[in-house]
Amino acid sequence: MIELYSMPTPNGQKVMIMLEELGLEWKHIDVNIRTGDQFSAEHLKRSPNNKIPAIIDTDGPGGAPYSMMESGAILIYLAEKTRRFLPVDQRKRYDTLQWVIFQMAHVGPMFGQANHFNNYAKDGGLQYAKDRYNNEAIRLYKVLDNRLRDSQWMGCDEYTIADMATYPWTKMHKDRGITAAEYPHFMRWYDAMEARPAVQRNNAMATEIRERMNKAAESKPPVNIYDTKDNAARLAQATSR
Ligand SMILES: N[C@@H](CCC(=O)N[C@@H](CS)C(=O)NCC(=O)O)C(=O)O
Repeated sequence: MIELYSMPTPNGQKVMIMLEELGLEWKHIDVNIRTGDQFSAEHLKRSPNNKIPAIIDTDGPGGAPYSMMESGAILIYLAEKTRRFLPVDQRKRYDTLQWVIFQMAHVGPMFGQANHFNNYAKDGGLQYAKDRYNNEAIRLYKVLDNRLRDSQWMGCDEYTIADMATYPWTKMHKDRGITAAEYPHFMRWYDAMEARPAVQRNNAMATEIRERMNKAAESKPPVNIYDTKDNAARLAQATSR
């Protein structure tokens, strides 16, 4: 059984898609980062960086439970455990890993910063920061479009964890003005992703889980996770010995 400690953000959804593709027995354990669940002592044991997602594989290496953080590492772990969605052929395997790491190092962090400065930054955010991250996001869509011109899927000619890692981050493409006319290869891939039953199940579950978590959070005070100084203090307090 895979226990997924998470919330259906893009990083959470990549793991949900993989678990649905694999058909493994799994359950979602809600960790609401808007009410500070990521700072609980139990969650910090699974995820010392106070983030979601984290997993516990109750049947980990050597038959003992194994706990992990970092969505890219979790995808690689699940792919290796099941020998699926990470090709054995060495060229395809390293091509796939390059694009998983590209997602983790660029698409996630840059799109995340763009969302932050567009939607959450204090005092409307600095125009410089907004321009920097929005322009970088547009540039990254061009990298994705170019890659998908040259390759059927993100990693290689097979559907892999590189596709699952990238898709949830690109759901907001319309808001960024990404069109089929200008990014035809990206849009061909995006439509192929949305046609997959596991992706459709993920999207339906993400809505359900979000509603459940919003309801459960109604009685709890929210935590401003965008205040990084407060987050540093929360982590220091939660881990003081
Ligand atoms: N590189 C990490 C990033 C995880 C991450 O940034 N998670 C966010 C939600 S998508 C989070 O848990 N934020 C809570 C916080 O910063 O306190 C991964 O891919 O797992």
